[in-house]
Amino acid sequence: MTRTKIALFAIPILATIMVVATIPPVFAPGFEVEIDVKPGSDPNSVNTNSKGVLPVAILGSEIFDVTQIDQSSIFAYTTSVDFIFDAWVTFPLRCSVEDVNGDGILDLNCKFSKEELMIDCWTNGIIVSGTLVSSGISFAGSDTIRPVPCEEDF
Ligand SMILES: [Ca+2]
Ligand SMILES: [Ca+2]
Repeated sequence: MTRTKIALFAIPILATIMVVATIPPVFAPGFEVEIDVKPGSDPNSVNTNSKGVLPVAILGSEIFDVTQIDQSSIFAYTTSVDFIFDAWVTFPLRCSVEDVNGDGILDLNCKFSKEELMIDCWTNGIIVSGTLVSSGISFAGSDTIRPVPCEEDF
């Protein structure tokens, strides 16, 4: 079933959830962290026609040391305005520890395949989750995605 057919099927409930859908949902368990799609860029415009990588930084803080993240545990999935989630997750191609926002605290900058994330005109956000090496505690963060070029109001 194509995305178009799914969207048509979802139209009766779309009006109800459109308002809710503008809030980035966090459905993954664990504590919440801040992530930044395309660090240094806002809004997070993503060209749906081009392949390549999408950088997503997991931002460190005074209470969150990104070097404690088990990099093999990191995964992401995209969310859609029609609330139909892709059933599979995407693992990063690679991650590097760096300070992406210049606040003096290390962040973990991960590159995901845009193709694997299946970003289309219905995509409105991304959730990144993982666990910490020492404790096994999971974390998750969400950020918005603005797919382009797409109709503004569907
Ligand atoms: Ca950004
Ligand atoms: Ca930083």
